[in-house]
Amino acid sequence: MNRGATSLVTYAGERYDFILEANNEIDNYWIRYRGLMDCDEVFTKAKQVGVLHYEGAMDLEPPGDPTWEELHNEGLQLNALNKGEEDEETISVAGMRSLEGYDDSLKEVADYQFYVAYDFYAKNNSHFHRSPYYGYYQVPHKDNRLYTPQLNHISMKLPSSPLLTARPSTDNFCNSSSIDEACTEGYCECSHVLAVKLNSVVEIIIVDEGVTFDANHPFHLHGHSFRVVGLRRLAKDITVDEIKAYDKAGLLKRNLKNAPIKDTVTVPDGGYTVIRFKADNPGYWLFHCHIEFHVEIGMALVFKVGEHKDMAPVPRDFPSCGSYLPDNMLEHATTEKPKSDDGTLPIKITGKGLNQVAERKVGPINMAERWVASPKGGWEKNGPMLSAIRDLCLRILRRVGACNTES
Ligand SMILES: [Cu+2]
Repeated sequence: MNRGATSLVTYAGERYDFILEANNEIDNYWIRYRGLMDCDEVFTKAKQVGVLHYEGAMDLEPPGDPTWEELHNEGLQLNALNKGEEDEETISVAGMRSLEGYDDSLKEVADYQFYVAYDFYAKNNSHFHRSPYYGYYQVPHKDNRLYTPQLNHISMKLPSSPLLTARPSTDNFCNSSSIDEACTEGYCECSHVLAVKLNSVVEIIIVDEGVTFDANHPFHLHGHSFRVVGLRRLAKDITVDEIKAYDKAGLLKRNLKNAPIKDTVTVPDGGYTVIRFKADNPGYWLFHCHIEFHVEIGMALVFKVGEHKDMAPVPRDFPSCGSYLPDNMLEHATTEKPKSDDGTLPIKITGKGLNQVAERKVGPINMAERWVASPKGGWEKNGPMLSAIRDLCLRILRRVGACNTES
């Protein structure tokens, strides 16, 4: 496609390279930016300008006062808000072509197909709406009620230690096939993980149900790039079943020839975006909405790519959650008071996982003590304490007023 765009929309997490054809008269021109959605005319009218200065032009600003309203460009737009391939006035990302042509991820039928549907839901999210005191509908003013955005009615609950090093059994995970029906109406959170075989081709059909607001969410996948094989707005709101029927009827068109390669893509409200990736990077990889508040409250899931044996080995003696906290350390540290007048507190550290630390006088903390990568491979400590213990001690010692730190 050789249609030149005159403006483009970037969503959180997206990046674009483009070629500017400087084929206009020698002069100065505004490079114009303005915010959409939460930064539009209803909210902050966020805007910014730069000057495109042609060599030989006067050192003057371009004419006009660039207000938010004037910053709209009537020309052809790429990646327009809540528009997809159905819109002929704009260019959809799915309408672009990759210069890299075909690869395996575009094979006719993917090895896995996942529907990931979302919306903002009026739920008693226990993090900020608790019935019967301030349940969602008990908050009197509508504006003070907080919707919960979820993927397949699940809020991602991140485990207390990293999946890549903790490597828990799949019994600890959940997904749409394992959760209760009650999660549709009620609030459910768990470690949402989709497991796929190494080197398989995965298709995700991301669906914005579009009921609440005309919102917009950009999705980002870690560890892989993906192909955007389809992107379309179908209606004001839509269900997964309607999109399944649309696909079954042969209407959901996929570009399986040269679809563009990205790692973040938006989904039109009341529509879908179909992406494909080859799961050739073993590990646990986050897939999430790139609006920070949304990912923070659980609009995310994790792809487990390959088996644990396919993943890089965990370094020997790598600390794991719990291994650094002796059973009796907290008791010792919080019941004993400093005896010496130099502001130090003797702590006897005993317990499992700490055989290298028998007894230690903890005074001002040596911030240089930490685990470092060994030149011979693996990890070694250049101080006797793990950084996690150090942090815990800092907290305890600050409480008893015996800690000097430098930051
Ligand atoms: Cu979002």
